[in-house]
Amino acid sequence: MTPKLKLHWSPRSPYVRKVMICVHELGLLDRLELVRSVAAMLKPNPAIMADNPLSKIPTLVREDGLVLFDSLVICEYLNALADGSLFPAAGDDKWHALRWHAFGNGLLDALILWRNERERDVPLPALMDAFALKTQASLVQLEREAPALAAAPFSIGGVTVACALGYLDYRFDALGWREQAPRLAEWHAQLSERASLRDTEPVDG
Ligand SMILES: N[C@@H](CCC(=O)N[C@@H](CS)C(=O)NCC(=O)O)C(=O)O
Repeated sequence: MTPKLKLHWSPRSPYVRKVMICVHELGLLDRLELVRSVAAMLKPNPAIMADNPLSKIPTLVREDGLVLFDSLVICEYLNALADGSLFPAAGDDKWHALRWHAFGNGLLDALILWRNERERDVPLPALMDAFALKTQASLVQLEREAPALAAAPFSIGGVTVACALGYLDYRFDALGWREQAPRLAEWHAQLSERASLRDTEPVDG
């Protein structure tokens, strides 16, 4: 039996979702062993730390023991393994894809910190306002870019923006982002018809 790639995994993490969308798109699901791992900023997990001292998910352990993180590195590795096309090799497609990746991941970073702050007994108002402002501004900008997103080839860029929007649905439902960004919502709805996105929607568990 071929040894498997071990992935520290959770059905809630948007960064893990990004990796899992790539796994589905690249047809690599049977190469993976998914290990349910709880990663919380305030509670480093020794089981993850045995592989990744940063105690973050996703973390991928290759058959030969090499440990890969973070999510972008894992996605690029998997894309190379399957000779996929999720990372455009050159030209403007490449820069758009990497920029949208950075945009989506940066938005996710802000949303995760926002949620952590929201959960505190006494959230810092200035921090809450700053996260809200960045999120609103990101939605305005992504709404402007919706036609370009729709015209671009399917790539890690669109996948990551979609994961950030999916996380808004999951943890920030009350924000009602679709009303603020209708063209972006249409793009997201179309992309979400792909099996890779449908099968990886965040769930508690
Ligand atoms: N930049 C990392 C972010 C990963 C990340 O922050 N994952 C969260 C789970 S959604 C985590 O592991 N949090 C635990 C911690 O920060 O200690 C990536 O893209 O993989």
